[in-house]
Amino acid sequence: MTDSAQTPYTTNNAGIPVESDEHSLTIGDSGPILLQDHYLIEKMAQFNRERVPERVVHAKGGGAYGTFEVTNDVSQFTKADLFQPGKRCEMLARFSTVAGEQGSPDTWRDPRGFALKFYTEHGNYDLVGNNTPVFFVRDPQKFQDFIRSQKRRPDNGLRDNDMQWDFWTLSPESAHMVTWLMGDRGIPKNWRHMNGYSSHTYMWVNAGGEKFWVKYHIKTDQGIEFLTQADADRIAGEDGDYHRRDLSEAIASGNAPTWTVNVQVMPFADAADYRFNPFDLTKVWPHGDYPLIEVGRMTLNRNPEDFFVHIEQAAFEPSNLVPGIGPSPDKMLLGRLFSYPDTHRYRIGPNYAQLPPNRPHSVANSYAKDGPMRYEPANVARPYAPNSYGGPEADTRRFGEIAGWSAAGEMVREAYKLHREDDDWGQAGTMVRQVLDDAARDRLVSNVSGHLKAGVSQPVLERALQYWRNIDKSLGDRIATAVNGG
Ligand code: HDE
Repeated sequence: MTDSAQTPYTTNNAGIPVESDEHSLTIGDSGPILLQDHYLIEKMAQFNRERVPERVVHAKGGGAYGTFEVTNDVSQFTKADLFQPGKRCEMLARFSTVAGEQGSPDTWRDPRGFALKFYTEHGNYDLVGNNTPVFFVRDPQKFQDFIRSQKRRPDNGLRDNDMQWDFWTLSPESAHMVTWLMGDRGIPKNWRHMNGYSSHTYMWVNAGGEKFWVKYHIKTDQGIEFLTQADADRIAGEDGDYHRRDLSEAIASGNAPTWTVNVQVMPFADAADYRFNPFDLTKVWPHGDYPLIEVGRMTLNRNPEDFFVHIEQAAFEPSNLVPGIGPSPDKMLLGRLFSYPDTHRYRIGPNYAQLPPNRPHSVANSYAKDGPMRYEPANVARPYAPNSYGGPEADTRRFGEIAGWSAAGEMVREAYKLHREDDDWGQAGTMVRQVLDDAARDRLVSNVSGHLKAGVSQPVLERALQYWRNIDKSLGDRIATAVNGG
């Protein structure tokens, strides 16, 4: 026993000092353990209940707190409080892989989640993106199927490259994102050296009610750096928490990473006949059409004091949209608006918004009450609206505007109508030919052929080689040569 004057004494969960940290209560030193050993029973029962379900995707990750501050006046485009000149707010970020379970290596090839929660004066604004500006599919109907093709087979519980390429080659809309994934961005050196993107198009509304479409680009100020497949494989064996450790140690040593937050802004009326469908999540808006406009700077400078409390229980949701910001007709985004609160209620309970990382820093006047684990008192004298006891009322004058758009037509199940330059291969091919340099193309050929040679069978393999030829004929031929052994 160390010097008891300095060392805190152990208690049980009720704060009652315990009699021993190491011995169960028995009759004699070898006798039966007594049911009245409340502390032993509490320890074992608590231990059996320590897990909450991991995130069904993005299970492995890490994050930190920090600040966001506005560095440029974008009030002509949005009235959102956090984006007004001079504003600064606290924030939380969580980075993650997608398909790997909680214990999986940080350096597996995968998109990275880039989830941000801004604690604004009008509630929490969540921007839940990835480190890629596009995604694999464009309709939420296919998202669950896509994820299942990336995870484990039901028969043997193994991941399977054949499943992945079977899905991708039967879903050509995946081509742009697969080119990102199989290239250098698929394995960032660490979370500090990668960009984040909204991927989706969102709506901004200014104080005059004027609407704009925007895409966010959150560019690392540390510069983009990646791991080669060989380095990533080695590190996966040496340190599965390589990225989580890097962020934590960088912040602990005062080396706070920063990102510059930018947006592309499209006038509302441009969407209708823009050359690409501006709401199709598999497409980017070329920067020549809509250049980046700086908005502010985010800095991550505070590690969570408890990983489970603040990161495992963090609940990010694209539906947390504050006044001045709204969704867009992007079907994937509209599907996500339901899914995230649903998963939080399942994973961490109906009162998840009262947990430390999820509580707004501004006033919460909702009429919610009761429910398991609720500990904030209801902030209303009578739990119903309207009421004559001074309960909160929706301030339609200040916040009643709907960040929406008009829609009409029959109920259908159809793909988007094509805009004049829409197709599934074009932007992936442009990326291969105009964005990648020779060395990056060489690594792409090596990464893809290595992946195809690891368990992808005919006829999937034949389809995959045609998939890459559709993206870029010469690249596809190089991949075929590498796969078929020259
Ligand atoms: Fe997610 N996604 N997602 N996703 N996603 C989840 O919510 C979902 C999509 C992203 O660090 C889940 O809290 C649907 C695109 C991130 O806590 C779940 C669709 C993008 C994170 C879910 C998508 C993302 C998630 C699982 C298609 C980039 C981790 C756990 C319609 C723009 C957030 C959870 C964190 C997590 C649903 C597609 C990013 C299941 C239905 C596209 C960064 O609700």
